[in-house]
Amino acid sequence: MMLKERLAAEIPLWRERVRKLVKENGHVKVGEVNISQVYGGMRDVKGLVTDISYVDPVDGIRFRGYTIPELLEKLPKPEGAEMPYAGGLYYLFLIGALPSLEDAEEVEREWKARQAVPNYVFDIIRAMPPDTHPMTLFTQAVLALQSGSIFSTQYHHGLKKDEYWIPTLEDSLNLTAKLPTIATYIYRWKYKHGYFIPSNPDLDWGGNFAHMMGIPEEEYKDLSRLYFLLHSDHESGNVSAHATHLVGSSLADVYYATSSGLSGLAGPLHGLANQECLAWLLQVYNVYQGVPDREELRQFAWETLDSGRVIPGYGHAVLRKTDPRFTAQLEFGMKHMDTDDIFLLAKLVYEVVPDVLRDQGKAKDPWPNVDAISGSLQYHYGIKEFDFYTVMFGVSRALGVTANAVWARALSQPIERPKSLTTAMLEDIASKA
Ligand code: NMX
Ligand code: MLT
Repeated sequence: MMLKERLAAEIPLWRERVRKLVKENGHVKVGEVNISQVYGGMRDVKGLVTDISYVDPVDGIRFRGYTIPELLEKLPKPEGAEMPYAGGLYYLFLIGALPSLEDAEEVEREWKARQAVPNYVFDIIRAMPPDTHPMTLFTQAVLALQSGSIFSTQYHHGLKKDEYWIPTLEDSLNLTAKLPTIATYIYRWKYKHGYFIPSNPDLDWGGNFAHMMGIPEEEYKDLSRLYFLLHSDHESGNVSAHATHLVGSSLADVYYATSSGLSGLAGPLHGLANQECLAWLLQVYNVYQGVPDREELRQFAWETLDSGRVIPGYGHAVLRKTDPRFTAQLEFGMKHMDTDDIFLLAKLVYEVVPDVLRDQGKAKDPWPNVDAISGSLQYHYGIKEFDFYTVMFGVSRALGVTANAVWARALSQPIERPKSLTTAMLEDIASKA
């Protein structure tokens, strides 16, 4: 397999690079931690490492050093498509260099060969009460695949530590290959009377997802490719990436680790914010029987804040500027749906809400994040079941967390175990400061 060969060439160089850095500079301080940070969700504490992506507070995400506009231009695309292959992005994550068209298509071929989902996974989904949240079904399905973990089997047969990454790569490809089928099965089972649309072998991973969703518009394939690129990775400290890494650090395999990350993604302050965001937009739309004017919108935003709720889709733990993932979706919307009311409302919110949040003075970042607009684009193509949106986020996020899992094994990252203190100890530290 090409990915395995290229990784086998890269990994020794990285091992040496990290070994040398730690041996010669292990004592060098990276930062300090204060009491606010200990109580404040470890914000800005520099305690994790990943080379796959980095979030600059102002410029936003870079994947392997490339900005989103750069990737949209440079990554290979299926013939006639506006947006790139997810397979090329996964290659970039794993190998660290831009793929050729052939490289991207080879990852896509790997996925096709591994996409069959065992029937018992569908049985598990169907056995659940129909009102189960799609994220619960999705997380369960990922966990249910665990019995097929190659890493787990080989580990129990005495796998050597420097080979851990090899079955982790196998597990990662096997898992990610199956996610479009699992996600769309959940969608069709829950919302379309169980009429499941079989995979189309001629389509790429992202395009096939769009096809299996049953959305007829050709451009929805491009929206899916874009969506999967944008949500894939956001450095290592976000809840889904960090939860995946933490669980994986115990040598739990990629299935256990990813399902933990997906459980974290299901929280309303993280991935679930996209469904909350669309719910908020629709609430505005219903109250004003259409797109309100700026003053009405400002008033509505204040009412939300005054009732002690957050404005979903706005603010970020790291970003201090409009999220470039928001901008990429805004541009897609301007091109494909610039007369759609809900999209126009999301755009108006962008023009009004940052000032409201600034006036309130609480949020450190008054700007929109990725979730502020994603739902309105899905809604335009008829995906009105917004409980489902976080599943799409999860399909995408699995690309980032599994690529990180391969590298965590390659670099023998140890079990994660930070130190905790008691309040009395912190009071004592404070009294001596
Ligand atoms: N609306 C109202 N208040 C806000 C918002 C917002 N959108 N964002 C932050 N605040 C408040 C926050 O609740 C906190 O209040 P308090 O002191 O009363 O606890 C205060 O501002 C300071 O919070 P920050 O330090 O700016 O934000 P933090 O890093 O703690 O949290 C988020 C980041 C993203 C959780 C927060 O901005 C938020 O809740 N946003 C809305 C939900 C959302 O969009 N989540 C999606 C994140 C992206 N994703 O893909 O996961
Ligand atoms: C993400 O994509 O994970 C979110 O923007 C949250 C974060 O980075 O903290």
